[in-house]
Amino acid sequence: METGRIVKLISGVYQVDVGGKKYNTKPRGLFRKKKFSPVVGDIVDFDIQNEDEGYIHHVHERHNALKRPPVSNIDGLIIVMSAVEPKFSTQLLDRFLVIAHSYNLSPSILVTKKDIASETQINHIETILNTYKEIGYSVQFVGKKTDKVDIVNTWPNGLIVLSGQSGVGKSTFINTFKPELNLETNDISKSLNRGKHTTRHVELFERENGFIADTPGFSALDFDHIEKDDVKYYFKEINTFGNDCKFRNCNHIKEPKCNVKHQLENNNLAQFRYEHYLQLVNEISNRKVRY
Ligand SMILES: Nc1nc2c(ncn2[C@@H]2O[C@H](COP(=O)(O)OP(=O)(O)O)[C@@H](O)[C@H]2O)c(=O)[nH]1
Ligand SMILES: [Mg+2]
Ligand SMILES: [Zn+2]
Repeated sequence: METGRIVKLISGVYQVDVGGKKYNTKPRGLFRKKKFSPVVGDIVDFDIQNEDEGYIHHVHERHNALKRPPVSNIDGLIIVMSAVEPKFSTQLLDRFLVIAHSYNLSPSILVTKKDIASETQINHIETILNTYKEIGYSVQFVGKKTDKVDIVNTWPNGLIVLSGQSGVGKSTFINTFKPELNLETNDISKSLNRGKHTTRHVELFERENGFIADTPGFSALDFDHIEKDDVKYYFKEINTFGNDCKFRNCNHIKEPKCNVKHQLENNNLAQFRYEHYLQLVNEISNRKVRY
């Protein structure tokens, strides 16, 4: 028996890594009966059939799992945004952050394409990024020439997943510190053109102290699993300020003696963050019940 990590799934075959050696494995029938499928990132026990093939018979308990794309046991989620092309958006960033926190993942922020942003755009983005630093996020703003190895080393050990819209530079980022991978990249004109798309599967690549994954990127963000009363926990500083509200279940909207509103009035909470919070609560309150 061997234990390893699933690094790739291609048409029903799970590639499992054991200290650099790869095995092509299949799950045993018992998973099918239980309607349970292993996913990339899982730590699995498998029986070796021959030199490089085997059967998975046990999946270790997951610490966390992203639904889309399906990846488990993530140690750090890097939310990738570009300064321009596509345009930087705090609204989108806050949505990604909320999703990350809802899955109990600790997100970091990476902004790319500094080299093609104007000075005005750079200043504007840096001001915003300072707000996120003050909240407690690790933030990196990079261009084509920035040393990627240094940046990767500031992230946690283990499995790092890059997530973000198509075209923000996730594959490019991985290529610049692992050129031998030569991942397919697509320019924005192509990526906006549906159909012509890079592969939709997730694959883990080895890096120093762990793995890194290039995900296809979320296109439509869904909040189906998030309850409206839980959104407040997923805005880090709102969650902290909320500890000092008069009512324990304060939603920081119309309640009296709300510390979040108080901090907002004193400019300790960014107006745009609070607005995004309200927008999300509203959106989730109005969502249709699906059967
Ligand atoms: N100028 C510049 N272009 C970049 C940068 N990062 C990515 N790109 C370009 O942006 C486009 C999309 O990149 P890609 O890595 O395919 O994005 P992905 O969809 O997130 O994987 C490609 O044409 C890249 O060359 C950057 O930091 N600076
Ligand atoms: Mg890509
Ligand atoms: Zn409150």
